[in-house]
Amino acid sequence: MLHIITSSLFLVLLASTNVGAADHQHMSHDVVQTADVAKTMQWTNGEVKRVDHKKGKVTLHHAEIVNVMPAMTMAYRLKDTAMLKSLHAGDKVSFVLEKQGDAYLVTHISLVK
Ligand SMILES: [Cu+2]
Repeated sequence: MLHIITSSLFLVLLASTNVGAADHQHMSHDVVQTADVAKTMQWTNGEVKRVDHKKGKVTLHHAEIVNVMPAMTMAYRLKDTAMLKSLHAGDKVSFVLEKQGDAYLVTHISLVK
């Protein structure tokens, strides 16, 4: 049920942001990140834009992640690259990020129906 609610919220957000925006340079991540965000298992809705099997990365267009980053399109490394197999461009997903050094890692990702 929570997913249904957050999905419709996400669609509203999507409609109001520039879906076609190119990958950005992130300026704001380190500035706004807080210590224990990773431990809260904060699920965020997004859409898969690109799956890069060579680099083990998925590019996601996602909603704002409160206290982490604004809505954006960005490539993320996955904790387990086996997760890439079930992802395809256009898939609606929900995912969890974890900060690892300077980068954010996708630790959980699941398809949203
Ligand atoms: Cu970003």
